Amino acid sequence: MSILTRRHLLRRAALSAAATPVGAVLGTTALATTATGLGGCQPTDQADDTATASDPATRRSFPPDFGWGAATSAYQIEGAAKEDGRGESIWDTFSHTPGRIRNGDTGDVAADHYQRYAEDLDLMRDLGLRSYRFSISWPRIQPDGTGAANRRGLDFYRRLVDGLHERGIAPMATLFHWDLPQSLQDTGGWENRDVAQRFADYATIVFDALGDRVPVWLTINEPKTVVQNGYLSGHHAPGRQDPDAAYLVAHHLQLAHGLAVRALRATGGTSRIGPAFNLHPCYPGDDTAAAAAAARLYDGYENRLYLDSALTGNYPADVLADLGSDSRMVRGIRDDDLDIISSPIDLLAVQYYTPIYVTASGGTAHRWPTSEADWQQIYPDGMYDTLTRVTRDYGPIPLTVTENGLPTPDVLGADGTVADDGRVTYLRDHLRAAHRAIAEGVPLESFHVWSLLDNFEWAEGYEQRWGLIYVDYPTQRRVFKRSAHWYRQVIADNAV
Ligand code: GCO
Repeated sequence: MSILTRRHLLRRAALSAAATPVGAVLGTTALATTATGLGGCQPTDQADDTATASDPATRRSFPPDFGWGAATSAYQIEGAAKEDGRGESIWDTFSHTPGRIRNGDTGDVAADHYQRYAEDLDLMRDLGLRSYRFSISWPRIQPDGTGAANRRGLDFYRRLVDGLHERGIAPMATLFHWDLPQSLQDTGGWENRDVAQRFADYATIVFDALGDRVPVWLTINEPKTVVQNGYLSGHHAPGRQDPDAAYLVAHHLQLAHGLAVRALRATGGTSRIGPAFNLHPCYPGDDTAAAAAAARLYDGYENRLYLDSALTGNYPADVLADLGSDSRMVRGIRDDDLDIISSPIDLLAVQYYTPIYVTASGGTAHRWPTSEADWQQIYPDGMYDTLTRVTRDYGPIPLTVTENGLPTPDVLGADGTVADDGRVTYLRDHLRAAHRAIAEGVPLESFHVWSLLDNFEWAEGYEQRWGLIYVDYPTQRRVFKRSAHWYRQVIADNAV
């Protein structure tokens, strides 16, 4: 388990101390190929910063009916932590633990979406959204994680889904975006295999209540982030630093995904379902064989662990070998588990934020400028590489991008505007990269910006602003940022 001691601290961790300046690592060598089967890294799109969707010379049209969307998650926006019988989640516990969240922030109020959802639905309509991805809070539905449904919690999501349909916006609901009921954590959380079955029970309640009104379900949001941040670095709930537990958790999250897929099929409904994986292209940090080998294994932990098990019914042999036969994960895999995990899915949700450059020693390096999130290197071609890689390696399964975005230092100006030009450039370049993948045959059907609104960015609290729409937290006033105006035009043009 050598790799476990030094890796997996990338996502949202303080990388600055560990990161090696890229120039020092990469020199001038272009990374023409990778050991991960990702294909070549194309030169970054040198797009003209002034171009808009309406410039016919540079405009790229998307397929008709492309699902232009935006995404949020329950704990990050809803607030109303004690409303209508909601139980506690591990994020309530974690955010109320001193020292865990920047500035001592919590999700108690967040963007107050639970109370203001009707106003937010109108903003989505004004934006022209065709798809809205949100998550359902498990502790609103089952306050203790088991047993009968809390009707008032379900009613909130019924109202939300109805409001989306009334405005012509397709709902896309994530069943689990990290807010595990605290009562289930008290029984061992995702280390306890039984929690996967509890998740399927919860999913069944939600499917029965909302059924075909939600045409697309996503099971587990970013299992990798739960593993890496919740159980390796410990800077997310439940705040553990236990590599051996981490990969048992990975297995149980994958199992929970498969059980939920089967639960949906058992309802006989017509909705589609799939997992939501954050995929990071892993490139060798130099042209040595050692860096190529290190990048290949890194890719196993970042991507193939989740993709292979869900799409091919196998865990990658190199990762299992690296974990070792005495690891809790390997010992925890039972007959039939991989059949459950690879239950046929209808689509795959991809979240792309950053590439990873892996050095010969298995560390990571930065090659591109970062956003305010120091783990995020801005590299639009990583979007292209990720989408084309999935299609090449796993076949033509329909894809949706369910998250892509960045935090920018947004300020509400005296004139009432928010000039987030960096977000416009970022989204335009990433959409162009996605467009290039579509043009080469990748079956990408929709794209969701992270995020609709500024919100609670986990361990970063409210300091980072990721939204298209600015939230003035003291008043809860919403203001379209420049990027929201730009995105509305992109949607209207169906082109970028
Ligand atoms: C995730 C989550 C979001 C984050 C976003 C920005 O991908 O981690 O789905 O909840 O807020 O990614 O970090």
